[in-house]
Amino acid sequence: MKKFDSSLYFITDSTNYTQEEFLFRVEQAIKGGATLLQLREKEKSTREYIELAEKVHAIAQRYNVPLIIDDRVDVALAIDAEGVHVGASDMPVATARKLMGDDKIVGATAKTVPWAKEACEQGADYLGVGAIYPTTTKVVTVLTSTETLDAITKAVPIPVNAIGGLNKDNIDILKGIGISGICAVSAIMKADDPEKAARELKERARELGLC
Ligand code: TZP
Ligand code: MG
Repeated sequence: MKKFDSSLYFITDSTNYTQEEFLFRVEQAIKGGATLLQLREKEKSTREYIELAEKVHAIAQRYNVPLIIDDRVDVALAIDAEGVHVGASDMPVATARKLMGDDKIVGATAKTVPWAKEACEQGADYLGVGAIYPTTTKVVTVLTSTETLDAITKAVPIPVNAIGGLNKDNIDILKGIGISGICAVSAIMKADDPEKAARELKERARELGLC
């Protein structure tokens, strides 16, 4: 089974950035301590997605940070990324697992205990659970209570990451819940200094015993 560290899972959003600025921010976030990286593109053509993924992968590989591709198994396979993340409207986890093979990371979104158990049974390596807080990132989601998050961590044996509106000033509510890490988009992506933002978020998560 592949090993990965999801303590600070940085999910990208290239909206409103030039490619140069975007890639710079991704690298800064990794320098700040992101342990896992997800390329999340909703508007790009397949070709554009692959081209950007190759560039992001080259950066991630320099730091030994696994790259997960959001939604698209074909893109993940095309660039030999370390994994893929699938949500409710994407390919089923079992299908993604079959196509990706056992050596790659398959992550899944889950918002309920039954959904979490099913994703786990189908071969997911980790779960992203949320949104814990309202988010400004473009996503179709509903809020997930910390009680549900807690129940999910107790129901499945795989790592569970919290996601949604999380930043260094509001993750206290996760204290005591058995998550493996924090997922963040805006708190890092849109920060004036993504490296500092990543470092501070990770430090705060550590202080709270969240990773
Ligand atoms: N899934 C649930 S909330 C979310 C996703 C992809 C977006 C999280 O973004 P942010 O900016 O960290 O709130
Ligand atoms: Mg998706």
